[in-house]
Amino acid sequence: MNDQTLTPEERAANLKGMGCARKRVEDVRFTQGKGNYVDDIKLDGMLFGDFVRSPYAHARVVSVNKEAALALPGVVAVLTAEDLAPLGLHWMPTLAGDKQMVLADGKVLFQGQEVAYVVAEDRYIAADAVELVEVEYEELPVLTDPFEALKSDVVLREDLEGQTEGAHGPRKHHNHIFTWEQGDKDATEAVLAEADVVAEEMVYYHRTHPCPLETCGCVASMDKVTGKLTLYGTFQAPHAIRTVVSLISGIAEHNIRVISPDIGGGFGNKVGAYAGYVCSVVASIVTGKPVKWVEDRMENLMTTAFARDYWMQGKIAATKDGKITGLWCHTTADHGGFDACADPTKFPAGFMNICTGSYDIPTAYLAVDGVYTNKAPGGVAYRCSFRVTEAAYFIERMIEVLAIKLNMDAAELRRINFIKADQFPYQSALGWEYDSGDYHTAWDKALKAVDYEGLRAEQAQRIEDFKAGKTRKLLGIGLTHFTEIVGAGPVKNCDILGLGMFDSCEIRIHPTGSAIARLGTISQGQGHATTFAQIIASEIGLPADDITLEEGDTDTAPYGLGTYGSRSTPVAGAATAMAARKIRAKAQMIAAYLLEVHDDDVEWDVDRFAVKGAPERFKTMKDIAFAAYNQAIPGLEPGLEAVSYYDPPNMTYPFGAYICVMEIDVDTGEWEVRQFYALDDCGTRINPMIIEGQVHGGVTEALAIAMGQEIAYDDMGNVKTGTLMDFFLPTAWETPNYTTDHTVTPSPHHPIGAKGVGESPNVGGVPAFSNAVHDAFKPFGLVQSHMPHDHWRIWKIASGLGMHG
Ligand code: MCN
Ligand code: CUM
Repeated sequence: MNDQTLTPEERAANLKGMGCARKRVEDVRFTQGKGNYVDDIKLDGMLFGDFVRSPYAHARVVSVNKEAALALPGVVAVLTAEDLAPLGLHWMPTLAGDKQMVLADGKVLFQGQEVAYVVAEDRYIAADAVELVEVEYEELPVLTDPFEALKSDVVLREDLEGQTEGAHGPRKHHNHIFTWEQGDKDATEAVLAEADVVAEEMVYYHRTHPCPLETCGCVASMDKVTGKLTLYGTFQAPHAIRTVVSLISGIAEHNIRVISPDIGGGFGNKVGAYAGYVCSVVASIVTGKPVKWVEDRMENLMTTAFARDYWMQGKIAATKDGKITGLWCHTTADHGGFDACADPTKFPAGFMNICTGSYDIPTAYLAVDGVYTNKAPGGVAYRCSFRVTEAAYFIERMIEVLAIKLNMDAAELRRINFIKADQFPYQSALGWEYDSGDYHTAWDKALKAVDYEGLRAEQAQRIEDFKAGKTRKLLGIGLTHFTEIVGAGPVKNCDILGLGMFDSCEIRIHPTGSAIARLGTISQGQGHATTFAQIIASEIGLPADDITLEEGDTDTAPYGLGTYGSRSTPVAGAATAMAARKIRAKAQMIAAYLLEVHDDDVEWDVDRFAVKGAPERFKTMKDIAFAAYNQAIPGLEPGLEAVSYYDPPNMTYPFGAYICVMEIDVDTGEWEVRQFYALDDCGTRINPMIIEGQVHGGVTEALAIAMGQEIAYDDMGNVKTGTLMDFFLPTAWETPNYTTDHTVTPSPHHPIGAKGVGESPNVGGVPAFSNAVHDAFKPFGLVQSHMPHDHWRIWKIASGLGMHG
């Protein structure tokens, strides 16, 4: 049965374990149209829901007349806040400790806000009925600027009027949500006062949106006979949804089954709870029939979790020769009409306090003020790692601004300020313990790979040529070295609404030596079924191809907090290794029994236990699995399975060095990415091909954000970019080639040394693209300009610098 002629290396290769560029097992299904998304779910007698939404950004709802809609044949119900109020469901808790209207309760606070929910026999009747609901509005003054909001007499949240205490401490104004402070204010101000050089800048990271291919949706199905509610939906955290639904509705948790089927991209858009979920559940309970709700594209862009919208005022201090001595940041965070940021409870601005980045900055201070405006709620989405995107953009711009002030090469400025390899674990001034890193090695490798010196020489020549009228194109070299913080998190620091952020894996080995593993996370395209099987394959020596991986069904999967913040590998991946090790420990006892030696006299060898000193005497994992079930072994229970709940001791700190080389036409504002180099260090690499895919996808999203994508509002609070005609979504046409590279600095506390990677390319990509634009214009006097750098804005930069003659 066992081929003894294979070398250990060959046996290891057959497992397709860690390090193998194993092809994605999911793709057999996806590429043949056999995926099963929420909108593919069709249940007997299913009804369809659709929302009446506010055209105004701020208005009083004077009246809602349902009569004409109810008269339309096929319309089953029209729900308003009045109908939900007796159930206490007209408002719902947000993940940030605020509350949000499910359906407009007297007023609306953003364009597209849910006003009434129509239930009908088909999707088209529902849409027609939405048009027939007559809503009378009385317009109110609109606040879209957070700085104005903090000065205005206009009260946005009348429900909170007079409340001086919010979920995160005191509120300074009726449109203020919280102030969050980290670091040492006095010490930082003292450093700034005495510094040789201080660079100061306002860095704005505009509002954007993850825009996943599949929009948000759900199917709620209440079985009145069994009393069981099944809720299918685009959920990035199915167990958390189950607990929250139970707490809000009063339905016992064992009577709720939440299923996340295939998800067509999540990107943080599908972490929070939406009015559509609540209304669909209520409608199903009321009608006794399944109710489906799926957003259209405009609804998704205009009303669900947006990203960023951070105004970051920064000051960075340094000595004359470029050693950074202090960093100060004040952020004004526009949260929209409700605070629905999906951050761990103790971190109202997420992990923004990683904004000292890759640098050894001894003194720092960060304050964030959250503000209500007449915009959609959300704020933590889009490969953000809980605001690490904002933090990385901020520090990587501040470094560039400081380099200008010091008249110093920005690559060199970074190098002399990097945390050194021997300083890890490193305690940052803003409260984190970086687990591991080797930034100098990564940086040198990156600069060498792109021939940095050569590029600078070419750029110098280009500037000459431009000034001599020989070319109208500039060359920009965009540098970034980012440090991420992912894998929330230690339960002692990280919870969402009181739910601790551990994660889990359960593995069952079948008698013939194949297996099923279930996790508390849920893939939305990241390829978990491929990669987590690889961890198990390496840990217990069964081929990855013989391991089924299942996620997303709360009736079968162990409890976990889901997939976001690149936490699956750091947390559930660790649980997977730990569960596998429990299985291996039992397998060792079984092998020793079968080989008639003491437990200590067998040793692990790729896919088997062999007698020490006698490798020809062994039992493979397959042999052991069969014996575990079918042979009476004194002192051991039958079976071979294990579960692990893993509470990580720390987060993981992946990092990377990204370099973008961009050509820019000053007359048209058009840009072309000539080269993009991305070096990532995510510790031990499970599947290099999946990592490369994550980087390609994330850098493409970074390109979108930096170079054109935006959720823009006019002064009346109308969303100007609510369709894909206006919202920039790069296609293969705009997407450049990427060169990926890596170094490997394992996480010292993770069982297999892996760090997360899913969000790194966005965290590093955006500053690399933006810095390239800035770098191109730097010799002509540009210090800072706001993203997105679309053709029009680039043209305006050139124009503002007097480059159009
Ligand atoms: N991986 C690996 N080796 C490592 C680290 C990760 O092989 N050292 C693999 C993992 O096993 C996994 C993938 O890379 O298959 C991503 O792992 P990880 O970094 O742990 O991130 P998560 O699985 O937790 O995914 C979440 C992350 C987030 S928060 C966003 S947002 C985002 C992202 O993933 N959304 C995505 N990438 C996405 N990719 C797709 N296709 N779709 C999304 O919605
Ligand atoms: Cu911040 S987007 Mo991801 O964490 O799902």
